[in-house]
Amino acid sequence: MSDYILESLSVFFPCYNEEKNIESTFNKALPILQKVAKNWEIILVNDGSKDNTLKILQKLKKAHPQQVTIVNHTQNRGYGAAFKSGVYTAKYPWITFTDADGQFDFNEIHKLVATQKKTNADLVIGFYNVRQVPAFRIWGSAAWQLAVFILFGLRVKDIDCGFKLFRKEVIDTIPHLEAERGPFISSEFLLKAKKKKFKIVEIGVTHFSRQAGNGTGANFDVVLAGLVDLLRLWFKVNFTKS
Ligand SMILES: Nc1nc2c(ncn2[C@@H]2O[C@H](COP(=O)(O)OP(=O)(O)O)[C@@H](O)[C@H]2O)c(=O)[nH]1
Ligand SMILES: [Mg+2]
Repeated sequence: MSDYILESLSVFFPCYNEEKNIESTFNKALPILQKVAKNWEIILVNDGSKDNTLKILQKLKKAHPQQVTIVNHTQNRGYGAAFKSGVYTAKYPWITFTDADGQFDFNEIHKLVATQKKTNADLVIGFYNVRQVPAFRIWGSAAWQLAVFILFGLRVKDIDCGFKLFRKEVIDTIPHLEAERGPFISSEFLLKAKKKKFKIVEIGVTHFSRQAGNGTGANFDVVLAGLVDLLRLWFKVNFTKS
């Protein structure tokens, strides 16, 4: 039995039109989860998918009724809303997640847990060893990171990297997360954790190109929603009592 094992772990996968990906993401994670945690649960968040994602989640729940929970958004509310449904549904003291589209290697959870044990971090957050997205996305993220650094002084390699491990205590301690649509949720989460002096440690993770379905993380309305959230939190932090 490896030393780096957790007593209990909650895992969530945010899904938007992932009918082609979620079953393999889930089935790849299952045997790994059984090795890394004595007790575990999987939370499958359906964020108003327009394809057969929900049907597939229900099939997976049927196969694992004890450990699987489905959170269903009847309308698509956005990545932020899906993230919040995952973290606020999680019941175990440790929470992790990856995107549902197979772009991460869940086996690297062993590395995140090992890093946590070595550093006593409250959050172990991934950064892309090599990010498998078009160049314009990489530039877009760089501009976003610069804005977050200038406005809030937060400096991490890849704020939006969709593979993180953290204590539930962080979620229970920080002010309630607000962002819904768009990418701001990750910045809001890390900013609030940093403000409460939680220890954040970064680790390189593998990133694969998306095999099926479309990433919509860079759609104009998504980015605009993020910018609005960014300025709203900046205003709140600087001009109101929190
Ligand atoms: N883009 C997008 N993804 C969502 C949404 N809700 C949940 N997700 C999930 O969030 C994860 C990341 O989305 P993705 O589009 O792959 O982002 P990208 O990898 O940065 O291009 C995937 O598992 C999506 O299924 C949403 O409203 N929009
Ligand atoms: Mg993706």
